[in-house]
Amino acid sequence: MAGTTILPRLHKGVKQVFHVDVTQGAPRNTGLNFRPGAQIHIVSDGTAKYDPSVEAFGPSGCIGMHRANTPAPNENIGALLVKTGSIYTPLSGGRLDWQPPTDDNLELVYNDTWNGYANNFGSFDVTIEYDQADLMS
Ligand SMILES: [Ca+2]
Repeated sequence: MAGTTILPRLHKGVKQVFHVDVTQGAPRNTGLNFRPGAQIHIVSDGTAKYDPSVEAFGPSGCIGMHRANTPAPNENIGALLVKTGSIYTPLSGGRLDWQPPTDDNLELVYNDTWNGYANNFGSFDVTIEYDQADLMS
C-alpha cells in the first residue's frame, strides 16, 4: 500500500507524538528522560521554512548551510534536532535510531538563528517510540 511505512519492532511499543511549531524559539521539551544506552526510535514528518525567502525543507534542513548564531552551528540551518544536555543530534532524513548520550530531558530544537524564529513557517510532528522500562522517571 503506497505511503505505508512498517517500523521495525525494536521496542515494547510506547509511542508519543510531539508537535514542534518552528515559530517558537524555545526548545520543545518532551518531558522524557531516558537511561543512557536506551534504544529510542524517532520519526519526524513535516516541512518548515527558516526564512520567508527560502523553500520549505524537511527535518534535515538546508543541506550544507550552517550559521554561527544558531543553537547547533555545526548542523544545517532549518534542521530539526534532538537535544539532551548540551548535545544536539540531527534527525537526518527524518529518522533516527538513537541511544541518548545523557539522562537529561529530551528536547526538540529547530535550528534557526537565536532571534530569527518569528519569520518561520511550518511545523513537524515527531513520533518517539521507546520502551517504558527505559524511562528515568
Ligand atoms: Ca527565521
